Amino acid sequence: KDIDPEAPIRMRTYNLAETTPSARAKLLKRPVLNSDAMIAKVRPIVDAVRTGGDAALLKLTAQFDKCTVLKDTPILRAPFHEPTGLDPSVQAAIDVAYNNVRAFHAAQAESTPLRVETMPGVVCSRFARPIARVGLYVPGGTAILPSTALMLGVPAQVAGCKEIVLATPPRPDGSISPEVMYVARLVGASAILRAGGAQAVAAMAYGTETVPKVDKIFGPGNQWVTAAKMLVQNDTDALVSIDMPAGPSEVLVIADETCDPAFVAADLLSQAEHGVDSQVVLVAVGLPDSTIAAIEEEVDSQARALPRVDIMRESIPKSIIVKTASVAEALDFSNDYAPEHLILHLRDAPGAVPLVQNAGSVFVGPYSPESCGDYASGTNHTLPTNGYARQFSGVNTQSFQKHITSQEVTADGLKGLGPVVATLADCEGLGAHANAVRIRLRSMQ
Ligand code: HSO
Ligand code: ZN
Repeated sequence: KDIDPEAPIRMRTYNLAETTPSARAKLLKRPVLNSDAMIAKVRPIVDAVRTGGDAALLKLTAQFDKCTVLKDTPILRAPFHEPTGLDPSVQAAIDVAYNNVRAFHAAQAESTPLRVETMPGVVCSRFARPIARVGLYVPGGTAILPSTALMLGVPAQVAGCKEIVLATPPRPDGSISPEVMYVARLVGASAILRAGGAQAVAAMAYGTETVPKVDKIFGPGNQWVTAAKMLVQNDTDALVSIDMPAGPSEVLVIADETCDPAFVAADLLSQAEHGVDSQVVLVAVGLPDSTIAAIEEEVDSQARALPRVDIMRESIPKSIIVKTASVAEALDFSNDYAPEHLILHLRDAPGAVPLVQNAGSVFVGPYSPESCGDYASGTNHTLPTNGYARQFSGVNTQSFQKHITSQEVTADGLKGLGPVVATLADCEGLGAHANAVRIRLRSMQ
């Protein structure tokens, strides 16, 4: 595509007051992901690994990742070698991030069972257990993403998962980045799968001669990875679940006249640099045109000075500014959009939080950039996109656990509860159910 480097890097502006309901609905839309077409493309890859095991996996790794040096198995088992060439300042930063993410996620782990006596002698309880085997997909390629390894590995660790397989595409020499290796050791991963894409997902879903089969697969990834996750979760042979449907990353920023235009622009760009399909929305609350112009000016000038400007030249023109009259109206729009990230640049940002109904994670006030949550404040950065914040939570410690319920009924308890159960069983015509109660009640007479 021809992109004029001289052309201003600009968003498109809409005034909500002048927007028809159908135009508003369009503003809330994300680009359509053609998942059927992607699933058709990944199916042969998934099938190849399911039937061909390690040999097929290694062949695909040679083909897609240009890595031909792995022999026999792409699996590394713990204990892993000490990473070499890790920058000490990066190591120290990972340590701080690890501690914060761990503190926040350890607090989410449920240690005491829930216990309710619903009737005298009828005790119901619920307790959490770790999902035994989990697969964490950490994207590779040109970018190294130790932060994703951290965001998936820490909750797996604090939840107590036994087998933690960290999958990441290898470099052509078969190695993985020292940063990801360092995090794998910190979070206590049990295996590293040196494979990427749909083939890595398939290997973890079905298992191979050497790759452990897992119970749940987590993590972001490109369209191939996402389609493969959707495919395997629908295969009852795989018996595997996934964290959530994933789409391009998004941010929605709400700003009023107290905002710092440079901060707002910086937040928009930090999302826009993720990819050409990143979704960036600014909701302006009663902002004078001069402030909007100042933000646009900052977007353009900051973008030009940033290393990934070429990505922003594509993502920013697809992004929108929506003018609204009040904080309530802005939050209404935001709740309908259900953004992955919501940043509040408002006079009373904490006061707006109770109005948030749909969002993956909220960044409150001028000194809470999304970057903090992306890396190190403690919250998770694996969040619902594409409007799924309406019904999905971001990855958290409970994503790595399941809940088991139990009941313990005493003889006296059954005297009270039994007749209720028998009546309902009779009503459904299920005599054996009623009998299982009555046989006991009779024995107590
Ligand atoms: N904003 C991304 C996460 C990330 N940012 C990783 C930097 N590294 C999706 O939530
Ligand atoms: Zn980010």
